[in-house]
Amino acid sequence: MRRLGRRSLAGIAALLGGVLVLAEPAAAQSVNRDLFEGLNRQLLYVALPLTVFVEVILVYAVVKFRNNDDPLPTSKDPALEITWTAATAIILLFVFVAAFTVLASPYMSATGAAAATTQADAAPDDAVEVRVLAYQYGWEFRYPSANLTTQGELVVPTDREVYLNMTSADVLHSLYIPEWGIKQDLFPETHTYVRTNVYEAGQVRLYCTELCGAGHSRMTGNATAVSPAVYETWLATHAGEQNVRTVPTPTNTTG
Ligand SMILES: [Cu+2]
Repeated sequence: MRRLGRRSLAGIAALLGGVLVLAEPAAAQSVNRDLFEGLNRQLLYVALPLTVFVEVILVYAVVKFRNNDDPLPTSKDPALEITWTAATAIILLFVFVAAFTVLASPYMSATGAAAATTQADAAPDDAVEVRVLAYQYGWEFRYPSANLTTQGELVVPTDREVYLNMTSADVLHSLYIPEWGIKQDLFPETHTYVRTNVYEAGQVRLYCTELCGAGHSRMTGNATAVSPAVYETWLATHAGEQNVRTVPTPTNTTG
């Protein structure tokens, strides 16, 4: 029985080791991704010691009282009850504050932007604006500063505030760029916004993640982040053109 207890503890230790390895932070590609990965880690660091605490008590109780055929109920202990109620409240308060801080960030929640009466109110002055129009079945990206459009090709400069001003031509769609930590619904006749800042040059996939009809699975595209200089050159080269097909090749700065 001693051995069983030790084995259980070894199992728990191995499990936690595995979780810690999985939680090892990789360099996030955007501020949005950074925010929710940071929250995930914070919550994990609170959850891990709690898990160990509960499991150790459980194993201890199983081993210690294994031959007790006539257990007695726990006697009244107000101090103990107050302690566990207060401890739980403090932990839940921490989860609330940590999650709320991230959710309230303008990068994570469109609420602040949508509440503004005009796009100009919501976007920082120096932000790069891209207008996004989702339709059955594709994405049109308009770069108003150069009056150019692409189909399914989102191009943004790195290390700049980027503002996506989005709407739908027909039904509900949702823009999903997993590597950049972006997911936001688009609605007809109203605008939703995404704010981001992409750290790393590179090309990733984008998807529609709101089932929008028979062609939903075809509603994919590319999201390309390039250096501001390359971005400006691309805009200047194609200024005034519609449905531009060539997008700049990102030179990945981090290799
Ligand atoms: Cu769609």
